[in-house]
Amino acid sequence: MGNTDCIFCKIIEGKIPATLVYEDDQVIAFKDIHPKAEVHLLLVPRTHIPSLNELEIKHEGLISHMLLLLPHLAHRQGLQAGFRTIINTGRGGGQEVDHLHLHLLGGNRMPGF
Ligand code: D5M
Repeated sequence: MGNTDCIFCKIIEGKIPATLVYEDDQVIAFKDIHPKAEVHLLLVPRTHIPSLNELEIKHEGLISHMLLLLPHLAHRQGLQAGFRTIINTGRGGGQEVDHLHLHLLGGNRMPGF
């Protein structure tokens, strides 16, 4: 059971819709609702971890799984030329949804920093 106030937990539980592009026993990936580039995915752990600040050593397998998945997801989206990965942490870091997520961006309309 996820965090009842968390929008990404609701997506994981199928309570609100999202356009899923990948899922396995540890993570799901879906399209960002406000895409900042031609391709903009969010890669999200099924476990409710609020942010990188709450990441613990027990999550090392999970976080490496997420990083190792990124090139595969990018290639499946046609991003052979490359992609950008962003992790926002805390309000000061621009984080709006308090469930750890990796942004995967690429293609046209790539934002700058
Ligand atoms: O990014 C949070 C991201 O989550 C932001 O780019 C919008 C996206 N978002 C918010 N709600 C949804 C739903 N329901 N579906 C898909 N995408 C969503 P942050 O790094 O926290 O600023």
